[in-house]
Order: sequence, then C-alpha cells, then structure tokens
Amino acid sequence: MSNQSRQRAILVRRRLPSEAGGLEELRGLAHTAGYEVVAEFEQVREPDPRYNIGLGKAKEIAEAIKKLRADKVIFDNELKVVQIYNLAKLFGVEVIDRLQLILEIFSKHASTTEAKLQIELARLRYELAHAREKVRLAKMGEQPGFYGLGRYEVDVYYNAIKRRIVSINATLRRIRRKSIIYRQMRREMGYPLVSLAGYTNAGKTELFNALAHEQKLVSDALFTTLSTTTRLVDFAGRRAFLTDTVGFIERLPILLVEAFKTTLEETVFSDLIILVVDASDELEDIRRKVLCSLEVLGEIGASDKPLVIALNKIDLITRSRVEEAMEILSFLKHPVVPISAKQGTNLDVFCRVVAENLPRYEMLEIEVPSKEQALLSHIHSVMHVLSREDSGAFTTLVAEAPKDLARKLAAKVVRCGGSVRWVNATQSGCA
Ligand SMILES: Nc1nc2c(ncn2[C@@H]2O[C@H](COP(=O)(O)OP(=O)(O)OP(=O)(O)O)[C@@H](O)[C@H]2O)c(=O)[nH]1
Ligand SMILES: [Mg+2]
Repeated sequence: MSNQSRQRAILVRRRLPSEAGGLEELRGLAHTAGYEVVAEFEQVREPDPRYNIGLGKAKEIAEAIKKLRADKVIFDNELKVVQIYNLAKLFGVEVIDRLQLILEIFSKHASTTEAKLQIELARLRYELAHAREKVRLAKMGEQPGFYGLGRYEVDVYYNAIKRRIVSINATLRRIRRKSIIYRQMRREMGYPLVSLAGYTNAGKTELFNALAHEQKLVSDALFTTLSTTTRLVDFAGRRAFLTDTVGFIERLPILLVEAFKTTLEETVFSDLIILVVDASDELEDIRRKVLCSLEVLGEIGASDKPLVIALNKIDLITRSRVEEAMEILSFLKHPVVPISAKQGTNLDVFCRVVAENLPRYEMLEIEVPSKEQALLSHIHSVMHVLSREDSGAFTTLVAEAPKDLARKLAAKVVRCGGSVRWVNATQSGCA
C-alpha cells in the first residue's frame, strides 16, 4: 500500500500505575493492519466512565487529530460502546479498540472461505452484543462509526444480525464436516499428529516450511496464518502429520477464540505440540508470551499433551543470550531446543527430540517373501526401516511404526505368506 492511501492513526493507551508502560504491541498490530501511526498517547489513571481516558487528555488528542490530519484513533484498552460514541463525537473521527483492530487484521489476512466466515462470525457476535446500545446512541445523533444505524429500529437491527449468524454457522458446519473427515483419514493412516503452536510471529510457518519443504507465506506481519495446513513430515525417521495454524496473542479476544475453535481444534486432537518461541524477544517478553501460549493451550483443552519448545531465531542473538533464554524457560519442565528455522540450524537435534517424545512406536521384525515387491516398497514408504537383509526367497526387515499402523501392516504381511515378530513385548501375538 502506498503512503498516500494509508490511513493515519493515533494510538492511545490508558493503564494503571501497576501495569508496565509501552505501546509496542499495539504499534505492531496497527502497522500490520496497514495504518501509518502519526502520534501515540499514554495516560496513567483509573478508567473514566465517559471517555476511558480523562477529558483533558481526550481534548489534547482532539487537537492532535486536527493538527496531524489523523483518520482514526486506536485504543489499546477495551472500550465500552458509550465510550466509543463519546470519543467519536469529541474527535470527529472513528474510534476503534484493540479487538476491532485485530478483527481488521484477520479480515485482511483471511484467504480461505472458512477463515473469512469465522472472522465475520466474530465481528457479528461483537455487533450483536452491542447492537441495542449502538442503535440507541445513534438515534441521539450519528457519529463516525455509527452512521446509518440511527434509521434502524433496535429489534430489526438485532434480529438481522442474529439471522446472519445462524446462516454463517450452518455454512461453517458444512465446511467443518470436511475437515473432520480429513482428520479422521489422517488418524486412520496411523501416523501421530503434531501441531505447531505459539505466539503470532514466532516463526511457526517458517519452521513448518523448513520441516515440510514447503513455501507457505511467512511475514513480519502479525497473524499471517489463519487457516491450517497439514503435511507428512519425517522427524528423524519417524513420520508424523505436522499442522501449521493460527498464532496466539495476549488478551486474545474471547470472541476470536470462539470463532477459531475448530481451527484450534487441530491442536487439541494432536499427539504432540511444538511450541515455537521467538528467542530474539526481550527475556521478559519471552516469559510472558510462553505463559500466554500455555494459557491458551489450557483454555482450548490441550494442556495435557506432550510439548516440545522450539526456541527459534537464535541466529539473531548471541550464544550467552540463548543460554539466558533457556534458563528463563527451565521452570517449564518441557524439553527446549534452540533452533533457527530460517537458517536450518539445529533442526536435526530438534527432530530427534520431537521423535523421542512422540507416542511409542512398535518395533517389528518382518519376514516377507522377496517376490512381494509391492508390499516391500509399501513397508519402506510407511515404516521407519532400521535394517534390511535379502536372503533369496525371503527379505527380513526390522522396522518401526505407530501401534495402529504396525498392526495393519503385520496383518498384511501374514496374508502375503510372511511372518512378523514383535520386538516390543507389549504387542506379541497381535499378528
Ligand atoms: N532471523 C530469523 N527470522 C525468522 C526465523 N523464523 C522466522 N523468522 C521470521 O519471523 C517472521 C515471522 O515468521 P512466520 O513463520 O510468518 O511466523 P508465524 O509464527 O507463522 O506467524 P503468524 O502466522 O503471523 O502467527 C518472518 O519474517 C520470518 O521470516 C529465524 O529462525 N530467524
Ligand atoms: Mg504463520
């Protein structure tokens, strides 16, 4: 987008004395949404019921809007509808809060029908919660952000939103049925399911691309990925389905968590989670973002999964800094592996650690008639073959696979006139 067409925004944050200062995250979000930030204001005080900030500060901002020809004011704080209305009246420009800003980014980045509908649903749920008050206020005189609402009867507007929500939900259910079927198909293939998780911009997609040899879009923008992609990946000889998905953010509006529930469900149904952490952040931010990610994993019901932490972007920091970051994360009791997804550093060690934490594999000694070439190549393509010996009529393999897959293959081998010995005692006699 050219500079001319970019909207000019003023950022505002009110905080309590106990809260840390700074507007970095809001600035990052505003840039990602395509705004040019022309001024920033912070105020330390209790929330004011009318404006959230104090009236004096609000007037100061109104001056700045005129002087800097700003198009919009973006608040870090969650605003009540009446505050948005009062501020818009005072400022003469539209006022939005962090939730609406995140929704704007999501709308901009949504590329699949499912993602688009999920975002519209979140937006409509927000509208529904505020519809009555918005219409009531608009009747008192329309302000930026409230245009067109004044002519509505409250219930007509409310019911129109409700009907649209019902219809989107029905479409989403149809789309989701497909993704559930895909997930079941992957399950039936027997490979474990591994999900990438972590704060937005941590490098999940970069790691996905490196492991799956893919070219999915990575970017410094926040929330680049909004839909899921799954590929079969080899983790040090152990194959697993790896899924890239949407990132987390602190104070992730509950509306968005709700709307993205099925996207996040990929994570809930996985056998292992890779939590990607940006090691180039400040140490305090690393801690904060990891705790936030673990909290979201808890909220969606995925806190009991085996978890491996990928401490990513180590190419950007010194070795001693890597050690400090490792130290910060040591209280978590999950394995932490420093990597650079971008440069491919330490990915072999990382894959071994993931493999070690995958559900236990079964080891089989398999004897197959050598003429069964198709079966032999099938075993090579789906199992992790540790050794192979060709001795005339029979070929003997020692190979590993997840339990269900191992059972299916063992049955196939026996049907073809071969034999199977379970090296792991737990499965003896299954074939
Ligand atoms: N220097 C360096 N940059 C990295 C590394 N991994 C990722 N990046 C960069 O970090 C930015 C974010 O990477 P993504 O892979 O898009 O991050 P993500 O976690 O998928 O982010 P969202 O999809 O937006 O939630 C991009 O500019 C990447 O090129 C790394 O190991 N080193
Ligand atoms: Mg991504």
